[in-house]
Order: sequence, then C-alpha cells, then structure tokens
Amino acid sequence: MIKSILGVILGVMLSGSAVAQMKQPAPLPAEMEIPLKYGAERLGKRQDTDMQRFRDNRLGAFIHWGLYAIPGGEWNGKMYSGAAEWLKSWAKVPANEWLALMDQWNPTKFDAKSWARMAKQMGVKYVKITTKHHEGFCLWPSKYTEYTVANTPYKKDLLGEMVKAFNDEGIDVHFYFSVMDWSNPDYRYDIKSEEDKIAFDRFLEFTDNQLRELATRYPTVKDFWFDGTWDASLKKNGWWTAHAEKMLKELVPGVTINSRLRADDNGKRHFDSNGHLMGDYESGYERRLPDPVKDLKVTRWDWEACMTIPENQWGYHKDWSLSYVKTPIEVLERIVHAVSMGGNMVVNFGPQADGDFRKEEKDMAEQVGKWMKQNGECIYGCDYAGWQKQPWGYYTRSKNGDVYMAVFNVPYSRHLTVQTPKGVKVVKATVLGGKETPVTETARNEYNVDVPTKTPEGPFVIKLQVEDSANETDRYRDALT
Ligand code: FHN
Repeated sequence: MIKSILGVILGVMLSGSAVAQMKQPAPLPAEMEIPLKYGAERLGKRQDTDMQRFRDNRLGAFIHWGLYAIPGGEWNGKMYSGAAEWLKSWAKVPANEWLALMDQWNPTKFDAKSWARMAKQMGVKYVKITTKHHEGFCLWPSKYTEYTVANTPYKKDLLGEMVKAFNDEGIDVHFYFSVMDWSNPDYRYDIKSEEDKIAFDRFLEFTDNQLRELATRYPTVKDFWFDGTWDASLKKNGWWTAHAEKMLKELVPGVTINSRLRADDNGKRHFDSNGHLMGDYESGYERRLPDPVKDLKVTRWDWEACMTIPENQWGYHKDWSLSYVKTPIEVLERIVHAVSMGGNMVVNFGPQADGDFRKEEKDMAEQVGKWMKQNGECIYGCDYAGWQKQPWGYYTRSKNGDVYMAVFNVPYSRHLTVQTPKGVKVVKATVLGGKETPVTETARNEYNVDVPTKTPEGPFVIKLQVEDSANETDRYRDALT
C-alpha cells in the first residue's frame, strides 16, 4: 500500500515540468521502485555481440539530407540563420508549399559509392541517415505517404542506394527516423480531445507501418535512431514507444535503439521513473559532451553523442559564415573526449541538394580520416580508462589493457604527467606512427612521459604499456600531515 501511494506521489512529481523531464534521476533504492509497464526493459548495459559492435565502432557520420537542402536556409530572399532543416518552421511555410519542393528534388551529382568511399576514408564505421526528418519527406519509396523520393524527378530509392553502397564498404547503416511529421495532418503535439486521440492513433498506426516497411525493406539496418519524440502527445503514449522498440527488435534481431524513442508510463523520457535507461544507449548528448571530470556517471551506460561542424546546422545551409565553424582539431578532440568517457561520436554532414558535399565537409572528412588512419587504434574498440584526467588531453583504453594518451596540449615542460591507479605501473611509452619516448617515475603512481623531441604536428597519441605493480615494495612515504 505504502509502495503504491509512494508510486502515485512520485509519478505525479515526475510528470511535471520539461526541465524535470530531462534530468536523470538517481536510481531509487530497489524497495522504493515504482512498478512500471513501460519502463526500462533491462538494467545495465546490453552485452550481446550486436551491442558490442555498436560500441566498438565508436565513430560515425550523420547524414541530414532532405528537401531543406534545396532552399539551404533562404526563403523568399530572406536568409534565416537558424538550423536549415527547420526553415519551414522559421519562415512559417505552409506544408503544401514546402512539400512542393519535391518537384525540384533531383540530385544529379549523387553517387552513393563516392559517399561511401568518403565515409570509409574518414574512418567512420557507421552512418546514420535521415530516412525522414521532421518535414515528412521520405528518402525511400514508402507505400504509406505520397511525400517520398519516388514522386520526385529523381524517382529512385535513394535510401536503398545508400544502404548498399555503405554496406559494400563494410560500413554499418543506422536509420534516423523522426516520429514528429509535419506533413501528416494526423500528427498532434498534444492530445486534448477525443478527436486528437483518434487522429493520433491513426498517426501511430501510420508510423508503425513506416517502421515495419523500413525494417523489412532494408534488413541490414543495424540501428534505429529516433528523433522528434519530445511532444506531449508521445509522452502520453509511452506504451507505443515500448511497443515500437519491441516490434523493431523482433523484426531485426540484434538491432540497437536509442533512448530518445522512449517514454515510460509517466511520460518520463530517456530514463524511466526509477532512473533506469530506456532503449540501448543514451542519446541526449547533442552538440555537447559530459564534463570529463565530474560526469563519470555516463560510464555506467552506453551512450552516443552527435555534433555539427558549424554551431547548429544539420541540414545544408548556404551560408556557414553566420556561425562559428569548428576546425578538424576541435572535431577530433570531441571524438576522443567521447571515447575517453565510454561513448560514441557521430559527426554530421549536410549534403547539398545536388548530391555533392560542400568543400568544408570534404576537407573535414579528409583531415579526420588522415588522423584516424594513424591513431584510430585509440578510438575503435576503446573505452573509458579509469585514470585521473590530466590537462594535456584524454585517456582511452583498449580491450587488451593498453592505455592511450591523446595529447591536445603540449606543456612547456614537455613532460606529460601521468597518474596511474594503485597497483598499476607504466613500463613503456610509444608514439603512434613514431618511436618510443622516455618514461620517468616521479612519485608513487606518478610518471613523466616525455613529448617526443620532434613534436608531431597537431594532436598525437602515445600508447602506454602497463603492468601490475601490486606486489612490489613501496618505495615512497606518505606525507605527514
Ligand atoms: O530537431 C532535430 C535537429 O534538426 C537534428 O535532426 C538533431 C540531430 O540530433 N535532432 C533534433 C533536435 O534534437
């Protein structure tokens, strides 16, 4: 009885403000857990081989491609600085007018094979493709709507071409899918009347049909990444989010699904009312990353972050001069930062309407690829190392126990401080793509690893070979305080 009263009180509290919705509560003590029908389906990380593959891949590319690439941020002669894929909303364009852009959709320079080669050269192990963004235009010939690539001058199944080309290069394909759909009159932001409920139920059936269609037409898909799932209408239909996850997992064995899809019985998103992650990995780190010193809680679950190259442009925008645009070094730092905290990083690309990529994106892919070729072993299959963060950069750890130092700041002393956990000693340090570099023990569990005499250009990586020192005599005295 007490438990159910507590459950009701907590349920009411948790269904409160938007801010409360996004905060991840500390898990409740087991005896206080609220019974949930649509909460987390599992506690802790998934350990099967498909999840392991998702985790080991570590670096992915996002592709945001849709009708918004045609106006590229400009409508009726006015340039909008907001995200290009939201232009319909910024410029208040009616749905029919927006969808008429389909008549101009003809990416004559599109070559799936060259996209796949570019991704391969960049070193990404997976791509996340917007099958359908908020505008509702589908890159595959869906039977359930007229707003698809089949009804454009291009006609062909773009998604199918991409899936094949990426898979042929050994790159996994993940499907981005926006549940919110501005093209469908049955979509509701909230359910406030019986009419809303009837329309939204129809909408959920339409969405089920599209998801089933994607899962069966493209059975090699490895992941569904949901977006546009934040509205009250979906939060009031947590059952559907649990159902969609289950349905896709039955249709595509091993498929992974992000936390954004899910809402529980109380409309709580990402983490259920008991504080447990829903879906297979947390997907809230968008254009931001955990604090490398304070947010170590993220190492308890799988997570994936995604980033844009400009400040906040996912789809193609004509004018990148309107915001800050990151350098390859900043992008690399975010990739390493994510892996150092046990996460994946996905770097976004917004191809042009003609099917080509802007020069900045091609350069970025090339620069990242060059670095990954030499240093990728500190990224793929690596994880949080558990060592004390140092100002020179980030640690990652490989499955066989080697620890990598990804160095982004070279100190004037040219000695990189390394503090090892108790019982661990550093025996050798080697620069990836270079030579061995001296290691000096300076105190108990403390070392100087030297920056190579000829400092590498840009960020570089030092691989540390470590050994167990638990049984060695302790030569150091604790300070008397
Ligand atoms: O509104 C979208 C946005 O356009 C973009 O697709 C990003 C990618 O994570 N997701 C939404 C905002 O969270």
